[in-house]
Amino acid sequence: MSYDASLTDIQIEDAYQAAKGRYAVIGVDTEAALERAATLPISLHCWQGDDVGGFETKDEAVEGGGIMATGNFPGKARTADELRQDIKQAIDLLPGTQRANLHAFYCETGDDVVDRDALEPKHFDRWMAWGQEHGIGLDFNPTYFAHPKANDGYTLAHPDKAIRDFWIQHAVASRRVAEAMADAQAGDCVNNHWAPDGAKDHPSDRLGARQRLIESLDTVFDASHGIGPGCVDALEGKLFGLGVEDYTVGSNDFYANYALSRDKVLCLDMGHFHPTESVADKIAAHLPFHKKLLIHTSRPIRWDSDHVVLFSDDVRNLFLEIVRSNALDRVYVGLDFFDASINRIGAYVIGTRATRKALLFALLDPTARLCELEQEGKLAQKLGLMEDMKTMPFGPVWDMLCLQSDVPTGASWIGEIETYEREVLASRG
Ligand code: RNT
Ligand code: ZN
Repeated sequence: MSYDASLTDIQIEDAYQAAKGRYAVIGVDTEAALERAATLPISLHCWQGDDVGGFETKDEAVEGGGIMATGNFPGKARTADELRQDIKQAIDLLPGTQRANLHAFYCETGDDVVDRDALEPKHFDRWMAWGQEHGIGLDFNPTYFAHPKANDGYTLAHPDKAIRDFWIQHAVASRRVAEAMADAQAGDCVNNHWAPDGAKDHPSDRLGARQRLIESLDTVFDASHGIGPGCVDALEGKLFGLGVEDYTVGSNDFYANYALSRDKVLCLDMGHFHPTESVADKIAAHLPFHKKLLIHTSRPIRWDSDHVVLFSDDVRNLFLEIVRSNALDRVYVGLDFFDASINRIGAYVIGTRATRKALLFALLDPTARLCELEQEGKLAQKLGLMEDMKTMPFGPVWDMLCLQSDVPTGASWIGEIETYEREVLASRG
């Protein structure tokens, strides 16, 4: 079956020209929006491709960390080569600029068992060569979970100094890897720290672990390591995780303060707040204080479930806030979801296209006009125009972005992942 009416380039162009005219009436320049929407990099999280498993050479399998991919759709990447192939396939179906976001446990150490505190840039040589070959920038993350020394539920905030030191060494090692990636790609590599530390039930001492986390992080970021500015460290807070329902040491408040006081980037993950909180509203609350923000687009359903991102109100509103605050050059955008129950390349394509759609949608906002109406006290007019934007001919502008990027328009990418599923994924055991 076919998933999309196959439109000719001329039909796409005609529909776009009509849409362009309608946006122009309210002062929106679709050409400028298309140009800007293509250039903002979106970093594809490598962990959607293998259900957050990693490729460490190790003797025993370890899980945990309060996150979990559910589902058993066949064809998950079993090796780094397969994962690179899958991510490349996804990127080939995506308009605009994409990056790839690696976790430390996607290292390649051959037959050697290399523990996390001993990782070196050379263990990511093949990823870096791949990035260079395809012009894909890399981002990085230390992996503070799925490890025997994380089994107590504490890492950088562990009461045992020896365990803290191990994770501090890992964090420093990760910064060196990120620095090497930045050098190789002659541009920043965002190194995002998320640690699962926390407690299942009421701790009697909430402050102690937070003080230990501060101390550990200050050691990790100490200037004496001599790590260059290409490694851009970010810190991601969280509300709760599986098995750490009551208390997360690195909560959102904690990291907002830590990042601000240490001049680090604050990461906001859309799944890491109370379900009724608006992550979009946080943008303009943090921007006056923080130089930059890292966004993880995700989709929580009832809890931090990390469903595939869709073109939802939440994601649109988030990008609207970024655009209305004129802050596109102050955000890094990464994806964070992991669904093992559907074709994983499909998951990448749906989630990344949804994120870029939200960006383009936001760039088509008649912000100047809305602000004028608001200042004049014409609030019904403002609300009415906002509402009308939702049914403007956005689809043709999106199609034009895909056409300009030479990737499938509409839903026609679905056929391509079906072919890939048949020809590549089906042969994986
Ligand atoms: C976990 C955080 C974190 C992870 C990845 C694997 O809740 O969102 O970003 O998903 O680091
Ligand atoms: Zn995240």
